Amino acid sequence: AAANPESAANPEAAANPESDGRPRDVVAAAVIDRDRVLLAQRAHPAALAGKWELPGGRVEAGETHAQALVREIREELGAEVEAGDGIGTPVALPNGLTLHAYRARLRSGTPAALEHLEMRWFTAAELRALDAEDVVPADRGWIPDLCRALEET
Ligand code: 523
Repeated sequence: AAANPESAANPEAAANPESDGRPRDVVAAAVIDRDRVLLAQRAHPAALAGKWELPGGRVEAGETHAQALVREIREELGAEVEAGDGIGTPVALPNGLTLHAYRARLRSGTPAALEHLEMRWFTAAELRALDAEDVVPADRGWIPDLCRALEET
């Protein structure tokens, strides 16, 4: 399904294939635990290194967004999550990919920065205090959505 700019992403959406067969969808997890959300600092590429993001990565052929999210969090943070509803609006990336964010809940394991420079739990107040420059550009617009999600829990 194509990204609908008016609504949150659908966790059961099938991958949206590129001409080479590789999905062009990227999923990102808003792992929320009580009043905090997990952000991770990218290690690469250089332009994004040191900036905070919702962890995630590209959907592989044959995966749903929810499956890709669970796999990416297992690979990147060593924890098991359950994917929830979409959050925020999908973002068109400059490279032709589309980035979709989903809520996620921890099921087991303790997240650790296995592929990121650092990970940290942020409250809404801490998210608002972040300098936009320190957030990956595509993720910046989600800060108000994340704050709302944290404050409604
Ligand atoms: N983003 C992004 N924000 C964000 C994620 C998870 C990804 O802007 N929260 C962008 C960065 C890249 C693209 O999405 O342009 C792919 O993300 P990446 O590199 O984390 O995913 P991988 O490792 O699955 O990608 P490949 O190396 O291409 O397989």
